Amino acid sequence: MRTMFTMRLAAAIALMVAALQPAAAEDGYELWLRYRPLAGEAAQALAARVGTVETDERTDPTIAAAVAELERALPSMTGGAGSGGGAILIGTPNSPRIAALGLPLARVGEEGFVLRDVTANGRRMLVIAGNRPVGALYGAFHFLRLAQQGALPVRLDITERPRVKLRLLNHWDNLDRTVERGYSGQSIWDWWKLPTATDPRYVDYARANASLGINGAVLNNVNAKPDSLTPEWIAKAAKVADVLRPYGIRVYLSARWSAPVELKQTATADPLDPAVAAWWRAKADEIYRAIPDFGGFVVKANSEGQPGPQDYKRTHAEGANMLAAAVKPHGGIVMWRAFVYSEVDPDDRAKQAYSEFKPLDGRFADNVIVQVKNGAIDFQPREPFHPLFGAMPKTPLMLEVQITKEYLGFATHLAYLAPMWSEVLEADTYAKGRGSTVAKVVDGSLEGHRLTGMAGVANIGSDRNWSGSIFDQANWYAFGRLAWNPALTPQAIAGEWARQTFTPDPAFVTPVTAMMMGSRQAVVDYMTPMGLAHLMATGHHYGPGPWVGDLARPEWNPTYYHRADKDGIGFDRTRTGSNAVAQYAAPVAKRFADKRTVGDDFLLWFHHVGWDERQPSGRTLWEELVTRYDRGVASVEGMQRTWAGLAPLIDTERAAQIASFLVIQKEEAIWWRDASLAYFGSVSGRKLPAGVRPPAHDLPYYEAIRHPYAPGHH
Ligand code: GCV
Repeated sequence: MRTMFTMRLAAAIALMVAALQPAAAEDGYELWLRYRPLAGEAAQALAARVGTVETDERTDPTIAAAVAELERALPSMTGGAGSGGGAILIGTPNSPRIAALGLPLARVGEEGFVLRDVTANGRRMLVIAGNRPVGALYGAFHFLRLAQQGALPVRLDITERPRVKLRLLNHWDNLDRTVERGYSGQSIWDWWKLPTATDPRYVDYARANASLGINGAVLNNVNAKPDSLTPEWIAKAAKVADVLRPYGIRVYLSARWSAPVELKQTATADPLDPAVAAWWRAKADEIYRAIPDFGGFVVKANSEGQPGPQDYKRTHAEGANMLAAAVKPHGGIVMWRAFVYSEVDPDDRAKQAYSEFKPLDGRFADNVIVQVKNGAIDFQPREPFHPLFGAMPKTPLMLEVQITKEYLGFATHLAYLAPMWSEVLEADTYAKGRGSTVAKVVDGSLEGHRLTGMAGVANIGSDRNWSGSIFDQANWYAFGRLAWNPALTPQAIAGEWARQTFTPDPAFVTPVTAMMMGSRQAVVDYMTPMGLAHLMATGHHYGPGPWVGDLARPEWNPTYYHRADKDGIGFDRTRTGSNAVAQYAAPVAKRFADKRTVGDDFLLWFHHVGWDERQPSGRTLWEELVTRYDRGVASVEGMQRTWAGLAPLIDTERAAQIASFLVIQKEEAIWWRDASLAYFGSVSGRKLPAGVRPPAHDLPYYEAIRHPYAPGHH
């Protein structure tokens, strides 16, 4: 079937509709898919190129979604100036017109695309093609990404394919619609009304994800309930899967290890018990009947109180393989998390995942991928790369990052996380000599693994702006772009996002990008400078709590991590301490083990350093820490100044919300700085250097602060 779409008429209708909208339409709901009219040359370039959107495959739901997106976007962006002279042809080689073009589709795999200006039968056309419909959909979104930025080249000739196979969001969403570590309202999944009623947001969620190439969603919290595997809940998940499917997004579920026991269907959850394996096989069959393209399970086992195979003296591999066998006939996979640490293991928490998982290398079934957090503790503002990367060559490892900002100021602090993720992706594990980056482990190229993946803990909720703040949308965006291509630079991604989300005006984009690029370091400076970690208040992790040392499990206490005493501060992870450095390849271990080469980003992560030890700056460690805390606060003040200059260039609604959140961030940066200096000053007995502003209150004041209703803690 061929769609002939008259751009002028559609544009006129779009403008009429727009005129009826209230002025305050910029509440962030449209994310980076705003498709506002382009200005000047960019508008002319687009108008000259597009006229009709044509396809021979409109009956395919994914192609139909791509066509709908183009038809939504183009009239709006050209402001009705489409000449009608050009045409877009979209589809796969199933279309004879596309098959005849001799496009380099062999290069783009199952999900990639070709975008090319061609002349066929005397007509100029832009062709958007993939081997499968989803590739064409991604190509359409890529074209729109360039167009929205005013960045279309004179002649388009682009081929792209994703470097990572599984590009997933992990929703930590509970069945009661609360969200663990979620700061943007309730769960997007309105479980109570499903499966009968769905929400139009699900489609917009799918569009946004498809625009980035995100191809999977784990719908429920890794701290899972057995109920999510009952027929009632499978039906709800199936309905969501139906909505997401046209956008190339597969649904996955978190599985609770002990579900068959808790649902009273088996006597044990021992993975080697045939009745248990049979239950999971039948359960998988049942799920696949409802969701034929179900992706598989993610499992948090024997971690933070969750049940697992070790309860039956079986290994993680034995557990993972039993589940993997259940989904294997259907092409499913198991993502087994390596986020483990035990209250009865006295060893350094940072070492425990490696100690448990490395010996299991080569013991996992071929449809299991082990999911490893970026660092060995827990999504801190800065951690060195996880030592498991490069250490399990026979096992596919996927990278898990946290998009939601549990440890970086929730939704109100502006912290652009792509620099953090790229720092890890670019880190050199030296597993096979220089150049063995984490990115090469994750994309499979280091060891030739074909099952590869990146998972991001979603920051999406029921808030109108999806992510709790406008700038947190950038983290969703950046995760998707990096999962597609881990080599993209954070700077380039920030620029793309800002142009589409706000305006392509360089007077806005250049400073806002610089502001974003410095924002994560600002948080590091005012929360956990120089390699400190896990100093957040108890439970909800909101605000400072470096003095906390009385919690039941030793490694839940900030004092466990900073080890400050009257002589110094920092966790000795060298040979004289926990020797965690030995878990890294020799060149990395050597660099981390030496105070002179470790670098100040990780100094206190790996070393206990005397308060008066001179740093390369010439300052003592104590003075250096004070400098960092002050620098963090100053950076936030700098962001406020930048924003005051930029706000007039965008809509008032979003500008005002961002400004108000920066006020919160500044107050809290000062709170972090003052509380930390009050505490570390009291432990060290060191005075603040002359001219440094003393904390506004004494230590007991900060220690007494409580936040029983902080969001996201369940
Ligand atoms: C889902 C951290 C968080 C927990 C989370 C856990 C995990 O510990 O604080 O809320 O639980 O990570 O990743 O499993």
